[in-house]
Amino acid sequence: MKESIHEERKTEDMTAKERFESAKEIYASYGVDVEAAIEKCMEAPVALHCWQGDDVTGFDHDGPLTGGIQTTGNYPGKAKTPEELMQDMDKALSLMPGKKKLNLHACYAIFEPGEFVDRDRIEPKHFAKWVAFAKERNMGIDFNPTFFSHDKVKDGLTLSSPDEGTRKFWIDHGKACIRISQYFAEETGVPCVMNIWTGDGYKDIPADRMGPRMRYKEAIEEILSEPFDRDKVKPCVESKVFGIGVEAYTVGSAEFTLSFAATHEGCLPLMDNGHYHPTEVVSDKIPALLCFYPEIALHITRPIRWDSDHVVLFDDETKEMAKEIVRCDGLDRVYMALDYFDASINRVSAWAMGFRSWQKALLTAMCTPNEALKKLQDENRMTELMVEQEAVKTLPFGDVWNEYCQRCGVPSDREFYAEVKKYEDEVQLKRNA
Ligand code: RNT
Ligand code: ZN
Repeated sequence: MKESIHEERKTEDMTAKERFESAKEIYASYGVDVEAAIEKCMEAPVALHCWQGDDVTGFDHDGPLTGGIQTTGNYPGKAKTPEELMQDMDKALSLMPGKKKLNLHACYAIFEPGEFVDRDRIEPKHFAKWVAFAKERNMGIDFNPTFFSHDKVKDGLTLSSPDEGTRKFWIDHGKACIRISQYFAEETGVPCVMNIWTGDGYKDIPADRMGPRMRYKEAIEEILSEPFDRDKVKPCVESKVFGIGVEAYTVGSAEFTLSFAATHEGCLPLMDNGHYHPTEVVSDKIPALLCFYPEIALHITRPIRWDSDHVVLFDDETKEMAKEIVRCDGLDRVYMALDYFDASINRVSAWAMGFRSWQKALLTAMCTPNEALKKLQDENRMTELMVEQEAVKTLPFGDVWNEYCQRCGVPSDREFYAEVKKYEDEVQLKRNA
């Protein structure tokens, strides 16, 4: 069987369709149903973060990005208004295969001309335009309170601040976001994942590590005391090991958030793969958490040496994370969201490349003979397992990916850049002119 395929490939100059058919046969010889994989991949929702489009700026403030995160680069053509951001997102969406969900941050509230309310007072109506946008494109919406880039961040602290007024402001913001999340779920008919992340922490050695954590715990509890429907709103807590200027201590450490989620029903842990020590891998943490939590959430990013939030690529750890979700049969239990921001290259390209990379990782995972490989492991046939796992790596995935892109009506990898360049010339570069 395998030999005859080699023969055929030697003699024929194949079209993309023929190459796909040939690839399908090769995969079938490993027990992989490529058609089923393609269908499954098209149905798995991935949340697209609005903040790649404008360097995490948003529309409710003029100040800098704070909270220990940073975008670097000054590529021209950045979207500066809701209309421009939506226009860019539309272009990016047209370059991405698969099922998308919109991921918004509270600082992307859209006010009427002359209107402004602070973050503790935002309402569903300030997101009505986003709801219309999502509905027209058949997307659900995820949400994030914005606990950074704001003058009420006091001494680098929000929900864990020793100052009661500061804490209250941010708790009220969290509660407003719960109400908005419920509205998103009701409007779109899709549950809304609401992620709580703060950059709270200290640059240098604190004298009290527990106090801020107790205040943070109680503050999140207060936020979650706001009534909401558990089937519609999925609150999460995201951990982080350090931030820029917050190197010595973060309040929302891994142990803190994991324990919080474990002890508060309906609250999910969210793992961002840029938020751990560099030799830790989230791929290994996914199956660990799935043993205990009914549902978990992910921020998918690419950390280079630190939480650098580079554009997600089709690299080893990205593939490994996707593989774990798929082979743990976790697609219905893992909320997948992208989280990166690069201002040094075309932002639409960055958006779409990261999304495509995660799609590639998912599709590869679905085109892996996971059951057969597990069996080798359970039978302790480890030599064979190594040989097979290596063989699988060089299967003709590119032919399957091209077919997937074609069926989804998006450009192939080779066609991609021309599309980006055209949009850059015709739309983005004209903005700054
Ligand atoms: C920061 C966290 C957080 C943010 C977004 C913008 O390190 O990853 O998720 O990236 O909320
Ligand atoms: Zn994140």
